[in-house]
Amino acid sequence: MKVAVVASLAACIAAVHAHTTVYGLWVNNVFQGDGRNQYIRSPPNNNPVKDLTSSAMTCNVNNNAVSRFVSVKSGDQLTFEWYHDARNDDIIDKSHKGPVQVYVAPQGQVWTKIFSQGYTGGQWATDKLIAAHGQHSVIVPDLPAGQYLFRAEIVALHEADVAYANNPVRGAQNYMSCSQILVTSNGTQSLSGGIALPGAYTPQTPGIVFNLYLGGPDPNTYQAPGPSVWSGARGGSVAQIGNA
Ligand SMILES: *[C@@H]1O[C@H](CO)[C@@H](O)[C@H](O)[C@H]1NC(C)=O
Ligand SMILES: [Cu+2]
Repeated sequence: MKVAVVASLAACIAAVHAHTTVYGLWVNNVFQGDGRNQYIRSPPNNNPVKDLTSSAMTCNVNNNAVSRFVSVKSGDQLTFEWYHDARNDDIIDKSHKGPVQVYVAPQGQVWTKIFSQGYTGGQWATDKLIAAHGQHSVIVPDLPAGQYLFRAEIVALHEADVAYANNPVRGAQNYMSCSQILVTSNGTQSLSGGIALPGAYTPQTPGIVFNLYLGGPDPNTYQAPGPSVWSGARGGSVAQIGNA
């Protein structure tokens, strides 16, 4: 028990300036340029959102339309690239262990999950993200043509042994980033099974409260928050696809 407390405190201190946000996107291994405030609805800093009832759960604290859209077609590989303080740095503090997920919405109201990786092969998705220089990808589903928001999400669990609602100095740290995407192909797979954010994540949602430390559950039992991945999803990975 004593060891667990020490580990939690160390993670807490290390976490202070160890946050993350998205720098830009790649389409079929081609970087689309610095996306911040261009095609990404970038927050002013890389702080997490911890209050699950906050409107910032949708698309972080600055959910305002930006000028550009990244154009994709069904079957394209769309890659998100995260960073900590500068592009291609340490990406996110190693203490920040947890799942990486991607949601899609036409209007930003109802979010359909198209990718989720929690703890697989003995590693948290965030550890793979660090090794991948911040890069993770999805294959664009066969969506109807139009404008979408693609919302990449990290849930960092280093202080998630208790819910924020019960202890506001701790709780899961949610990092989300919404990119404006124009789907130019015209598919037939209409999104379904979407959830509301904020709304769908609560302190009771599996995966929001989880003790990473000694005495906590086997990480192989970890279930990332939210619904299962939509049947129309085409897969993805947490892996480096290009040199930043
Ligand atoms: C996409 O296909 C639908 C159904 O066939 C059609 O109604 C719609 O106009 C098409 N949209 C575009 C942008 O081509
Ligand atoms: Cu942090």
